[in-house]
Amino acid sequence: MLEPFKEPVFITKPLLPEIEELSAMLEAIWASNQLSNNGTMVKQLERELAGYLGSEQLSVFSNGTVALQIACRALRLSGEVITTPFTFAATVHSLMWSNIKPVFCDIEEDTFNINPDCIEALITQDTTAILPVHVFGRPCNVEKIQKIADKYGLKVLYDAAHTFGVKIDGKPVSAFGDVSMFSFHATKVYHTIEGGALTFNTPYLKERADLLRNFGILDTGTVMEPGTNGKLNEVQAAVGILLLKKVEAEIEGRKKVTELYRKYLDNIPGITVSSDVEGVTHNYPYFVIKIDRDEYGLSCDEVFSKLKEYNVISRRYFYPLCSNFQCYRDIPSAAASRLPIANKVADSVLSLPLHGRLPADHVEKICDIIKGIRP
Ligand code: T4K
Repeated sequence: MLEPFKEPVFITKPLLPEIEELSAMLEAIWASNQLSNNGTMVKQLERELAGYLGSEQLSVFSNGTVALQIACRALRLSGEVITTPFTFAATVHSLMWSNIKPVFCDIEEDTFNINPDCIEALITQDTTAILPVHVFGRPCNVEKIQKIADKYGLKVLYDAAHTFGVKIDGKPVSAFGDVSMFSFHATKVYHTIEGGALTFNTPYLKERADLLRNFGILDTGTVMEPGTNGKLNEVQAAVGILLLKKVEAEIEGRKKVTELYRKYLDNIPGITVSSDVEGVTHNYPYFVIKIDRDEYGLSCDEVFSKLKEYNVISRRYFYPLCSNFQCYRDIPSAAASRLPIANKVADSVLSLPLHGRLPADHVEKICDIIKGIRP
C-alpha cells in the first residue's frame, strides 16, 4: 500500500528567479524611481521577448485576459466571434467584455482544439473573427483556420496562452493569425507573476494596442479613444527578464517529466496519454490523461478524489466547459447536442502535476497510485 505524499503535490510550482539577481534588479529600479508606465525594464523585456518569440511586433500587458480584451478592441471585432468551449473562462469572457457574442464550435477529439471542419457552418453575416485556443500547448490546424478566415474575410485572434516558445515546422506560433495572446501568469511555463503579451502581424495593430493599454492617451494633450489600463510594471518586467534566461532549462525539465509520465502510464487500460506532434517544437505546459471510465473503472472525478487522498492535487482543466457556465448556457450554440466532442472530452480529461523540477520519484509514485487505485 502506497503512503500519501507528506506535502501536497500541486499541479504546478512557479519557476522563480534567483533572489540575489532579483535584488540587484530591484536596486536598479529603486534607484531610477521609474516603477511603471513603459520604463526601461518593460522596454528591455519587450525587446527580448520579441526575439525569443520570433515576432517583431510585440507588447506586454498586465495579464493575458486584459491583453485579449485589448486585442478584440485593436482588431475592431464586433458582432459574433467563433470560439471553443474547451478553454479557460478568460477566453470567452474577453469576448463578452467587448460586447461580442461568442459562438461555440465543437473540438477535435485527439487535439482538444477547435475543429476547423465545424467552423464554416457557424459563420453568419455578423461573424467578424475566429478565436481559437492552442489547448495545452498543442497548435491548432493553423492552415485550415487561415483558409476559412481568408475565404470569409475574418480576423484570427489566437489564444496562445499555453504556447510560449512553441513552433510549427520551425515557425513560431505567433507567425499565424492576426494577433496571438500569450499568458505570463505564475502557473505558466514562463511568467511575470501576472502578465501577458500580444504579438501582431502589422505595426499598426501594435500601435493601437499600445495606445489602448495606456488609457488611449497618445501624449499629455491628446486622448484618442477610451482605452484601459493594461500596463505591466517594472518589478514584474524584471522577473520576466530573469526568467527568460531560465525558461529553456524549465522546458527541458518538463520534457523529461512528460517522457517519464508517458513511460510509466503506458499500457494502463482506459488511460490514454498524448504524444508529441511531428514537426512541432513543444513546451510541455500541462500533462493530461484521458480516462475511459468503462475501461479504467473510475470516472475522472473519482480519479481526482482518489489522487487527493494521496496528496496529489490534479486539476480538471477545462471542466465545466465554458458553454455550460450559467452565463453562457442559454446561447443557442452552447447546447450540448451541438458540442458532443467537447462535452465528452471535458468529462474525461485530467491534468496531472507538472513542472520542470518535479522529481522523477514523484512522477513514478503518482503513476503507481494511478495503477493502484484501478478497481
Ligand atoms: N486563456 C487560457 C487558455 C488560459 O489558460 C488562461 C489562464 C487565460 C487565457 C488567461 O490568462 P491570464 O489572465 O491568467 O494571464 C490558473 C491561472 O490563474 C490561469 O492563468 C490559467 N489560465 C488557468 C489554466 O490556471 P487556477 O484557478 O487553476 O489557478 P490556481 O490558483 O488554482 O493555481 C493552480 C496551482 O498552482 C495551485 O494549486 C498551486 C500552484 N500555484 C499557483 C499560484 C497562483 C503556486 O504554487 N503559486 C502561485 O502563485 O487558474
